[in-house]
Amino acid sequence: MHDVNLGALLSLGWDARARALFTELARPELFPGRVVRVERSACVVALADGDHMAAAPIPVAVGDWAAVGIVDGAYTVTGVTDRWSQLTRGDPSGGVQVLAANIDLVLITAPADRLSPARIERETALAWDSGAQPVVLVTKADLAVDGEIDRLEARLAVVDVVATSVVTSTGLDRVRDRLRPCRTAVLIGPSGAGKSSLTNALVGEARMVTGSVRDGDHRGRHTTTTRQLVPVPDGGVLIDTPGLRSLALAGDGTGVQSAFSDIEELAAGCRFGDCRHEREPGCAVLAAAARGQLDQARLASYGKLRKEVAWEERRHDPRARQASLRQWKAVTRSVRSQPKKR
Ligand SMILES: Nc1nc2c(ncn2[C@@H]2O[C@H](COP(=O)(O)OP(=O)(O)O)[C@@H](O)[C@H]2O)c(=O)[nH]1
Ligand SMILES: [Mg+2]
Ligand SMILES: [Zn+2]
Repeated sequence: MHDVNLGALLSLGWDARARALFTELARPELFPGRVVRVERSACVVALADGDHMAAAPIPVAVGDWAAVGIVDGAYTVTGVTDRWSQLTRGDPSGGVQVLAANIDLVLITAPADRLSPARIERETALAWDSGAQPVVLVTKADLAVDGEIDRLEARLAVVDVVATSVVTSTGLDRVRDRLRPCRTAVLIGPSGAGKSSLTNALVGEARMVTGSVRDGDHRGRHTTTTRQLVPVPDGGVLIDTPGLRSLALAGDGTGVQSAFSDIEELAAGCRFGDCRHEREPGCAVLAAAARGQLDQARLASYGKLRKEVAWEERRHDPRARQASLRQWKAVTRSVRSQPKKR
């Protein structure tokens, strides 16, 4: 492996961390590569000498560092390294789908002309669950109404917001800065948010198809061409995703806690340790909302996402269901009996 000329891999994020992980899979006849697109039971993998179609008998995700060998004359992924992060969403059958692997940043795109703070809050929770750091990019800032981005920033409270526009080039350098020296970022957000346009602007060529073509037609194909993962010339790697309609939380609730750390902090002052901030006496969160120090809609998002996580957990774990029943009974008792000792 030491003789391998790493060529194209260096611009795709190959670094000491990837090398250390790959070493655990390495055998002389295996090449390191990065998965740049996934198909049904195959993928496109970038090797040192360029892109190749490879069979994928094991589950792979875009961004995976893979060990690729030649089996029966065909490139084949024989293993993938442990992932240092992975962006997942729940799928309707109760499983999880890995949208991107080994990412450092989740860039949450939100078009200025149709901002949906609740969607951004959900995506921020999903992003924290991945192990990567979320940054909100308000795209199409050239279309923003005065004061709207500031209002969004105030509501989101605990996540960085960067305004961008490919029309005026606003904010592009701030995004470039965050990608250097070779960080991997995945772009998420609704269809039409400007993800592909942003990728093209940062990459400096039309690598992604943009515009009115829908992200998926009835055959389930995506307009994003060939690769989903592309190097940025100034350093960094971008993973484009199709606009996903459903983004069910698949984590254990820690993502919601991180996305709403402002509320979690307030909650330390609630009288009851297991306060749900709905109508409990001595609730510091409700008090802050009543004083106007916490956005009511933000509090509603938090409650909704917490319930969703709790519901998913019960659905997948009968013991959790029993425990939650016991806990609910205990809460009812404690609310009736005495306040928490402080
Ligand atoms: N005014 C304006 N329009 C943009 C900007 N970025 C993208 N668009 C337009 O928004 C539409 C959707 O962009 P696209 O990149 O395909 O979105 P995607 O579905 O998120 O990949 C296209 O018609 C773009 O021309 C921007 O910064 N300003
Ligand atoms: Mg697109
Ligand atoms: Zn409370």
